[in-house]
Formats: sequence, structure tokens, C-alpha cells
Amino acid sequence: MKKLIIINGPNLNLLGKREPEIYGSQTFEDYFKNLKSKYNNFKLEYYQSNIEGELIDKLQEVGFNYDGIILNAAAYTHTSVGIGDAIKGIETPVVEVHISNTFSREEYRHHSYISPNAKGVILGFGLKSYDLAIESFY
Ligand code: CA2
Repeated sequence: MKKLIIINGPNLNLLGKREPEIYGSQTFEDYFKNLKSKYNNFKLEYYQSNIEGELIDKLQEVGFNYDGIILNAAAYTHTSVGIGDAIKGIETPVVEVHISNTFSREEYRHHSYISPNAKGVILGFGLKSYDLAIESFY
């Protein structure tokens, strides 16, 4: 069974609790329960941190023994050379995910330090972006 991990970056612990017009009204924990039962042919894990170094530690920890990483680095997407370097340094393929269409938002969200080293990028489909990322590992 393929082992995948979803890694979420800063503020995504607020999903379902703030700004529902942009990010929807479901908490990630509730959504993750649905994902686990829908994709029960994968071993799925979930990790969230608001701290850049913790995200890098997690990428290094899973980056040699998991089959796939689904990463929404949130605001660090647009700022973190360190997370970009971590992805370059690991073996497990990373699919970059965003809930919103970052290209229809502010200019500073148009650049990503993740994309150059990601296997692919899925954005703009709401939480469904995570479903699509999982399906890319079939
Ligand atoms: O669309 C996405 O998934 C983003 O990665 C979300 C980030 C944003 O900085 C990126 O540009 C695009 C922000 C996540 C903040 O999440 C919140 C959720 C609920 C309430 C407040 C923030």
C-alpha cells in the first residue's frame, strides 16, 4: 500500500474557522476523515505546522521513506528558500497543492519556491485540490 503524507503550512489550522468565503467552511480534520475513507487504498497521514523549520524537519523525516508528499506550504510557498531547498534534497516526489487559485490573487502569490522542484502543481479547486493530488499517485 502506498504511503502518502499531506503537509500543511501556516494558518491552515484555521480552515473552517475563518475566511470561509476564500477557504470554505470545513475544518481540515473533518475533511481529512473523509479523505481517509475515500482513499482507503493508500496509507494517508496528515501533519500541520505554523513553523518553517518544523515543516523542513518533517520533509526531511518523510522524504526518503514515503511514496508521496502532498504539500500546501501556504504563505511559505511564496517566501521560503529553505523549504524549496528541502524539496530539492529529498527523494520522495512532492505535489504542490493550493486551495485557492493563487494566480487570480495578489501578485506576491504568483511566485512559488516549491513549484520548480515539485512533481506537479494543483491549485484553485478548493479542498478538492487535495483529492486530485492523491489521485495523481495511482
Ligand atoms: O490557497 C492556498 O491553499 C494557500 O496556500 C493558502 C495560504 C496562502 O498564503 C497562499 O497564498 C495560498 C493561506 C492559508 C491561510 O489559511 C487560512 C484559513 C482560514 C482562515 C485564515 C487563513
